Amino acid sequence: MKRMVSGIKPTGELTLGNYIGALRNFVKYQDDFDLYVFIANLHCVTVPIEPAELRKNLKDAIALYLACGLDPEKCTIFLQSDVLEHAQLGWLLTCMTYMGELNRMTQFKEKTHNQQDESIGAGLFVYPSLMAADILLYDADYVPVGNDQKQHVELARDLAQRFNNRYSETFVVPEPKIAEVGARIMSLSDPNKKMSKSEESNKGCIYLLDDLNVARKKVMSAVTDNLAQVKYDKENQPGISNLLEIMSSLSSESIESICSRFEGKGYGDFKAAVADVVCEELAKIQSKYHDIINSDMIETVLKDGAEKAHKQAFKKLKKVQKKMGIDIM
Ligand code: ATP
Ligand code: LTN
Repeated sequence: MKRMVSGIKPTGELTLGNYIGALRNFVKYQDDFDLYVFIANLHCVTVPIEPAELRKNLKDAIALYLACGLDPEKCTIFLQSDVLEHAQLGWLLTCMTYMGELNRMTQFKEKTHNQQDESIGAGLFVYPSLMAADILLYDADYVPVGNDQKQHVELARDLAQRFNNRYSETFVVPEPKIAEVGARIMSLSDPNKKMSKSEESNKGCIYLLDDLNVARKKVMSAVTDNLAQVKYDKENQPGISNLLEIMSSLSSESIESICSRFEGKGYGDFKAAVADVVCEELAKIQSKYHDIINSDMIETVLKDGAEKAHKQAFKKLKKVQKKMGIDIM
């Protein structure tokens, strides 16, 4: 079985973008791949965050992983900080990463564009090296992510190759795995921006734990256009195209079929249908979430997951330390 590794960084409540672009795919992959998924809590502290809020987000994220259908019998679920090797290999790879490479990372630029250097945490800058460690520790063949993470996975590839060339074959060179539909769900209030949990206003972002009436309202007031046609045209109709992607990926109905079903109908009808599909999906997830969050399942899942991940990570780190000469014997 080929191996897959991916992480989610719950700096806020998980969103419909996270679900469509990442989580939902993990659930499909767990049957055919040796899947490792973790909560990237070390990545969460690259930006300031209140401890109580972070702790709640982490717990919710695990409960949501499980509620969305990840099965601890089929995949390994763990908390990044429970496996100490991530931070160790992260440092070693940071030492092999060039400033120029990190300077080119678009996510860093986007997240810091209106801040002064004096107040930007260095962790945010070197974060892609830690992400490379998350992936390379497990010899991942594939990394299922949304489009925004492609550049980071490419850095992980470059670092794997650099290490292999410098110290001999050690790491598997991973490939990003990006779904064709839904890899970049856009904000409902600004369809030119990614739907993001760290968005300033939350009108454009549907959270997996949103009250269903709130979620419905967000869809109904999504920004569209005045062309009055349900057509997939990202350039001229970004809002409608985004709603089409959301509906198609949640219902498995093709975009063409949805477009022909709504030919000649108004945007109100179309949005109501999208809202129905979204609310139906959220209702299923939320009901499972409530059962899980009130049980002791999370603790057991994380303990077993960390044990299994640690076994793999420990072997890899030892090999790396030996090759770099930082061990004594
Ligand atoms: P932020 O929104 O604060 O930038 P994030 O949601 O991108 O954070 P994560 O929670 O780590 O950060 O993302 C987890 C996964 O969800 C990643 O694979 C990411 O590519 C994917 N993802 C996030 N937002 C979207 C989106 N709008 N559309 C599709 N995939 C997304
Ligand atoms: N950087 C990612 C989260 C993340 C990740 C990873 C994804 C951290 N480590 C390893 C895949 C593999 C993000 O911000 N979405």
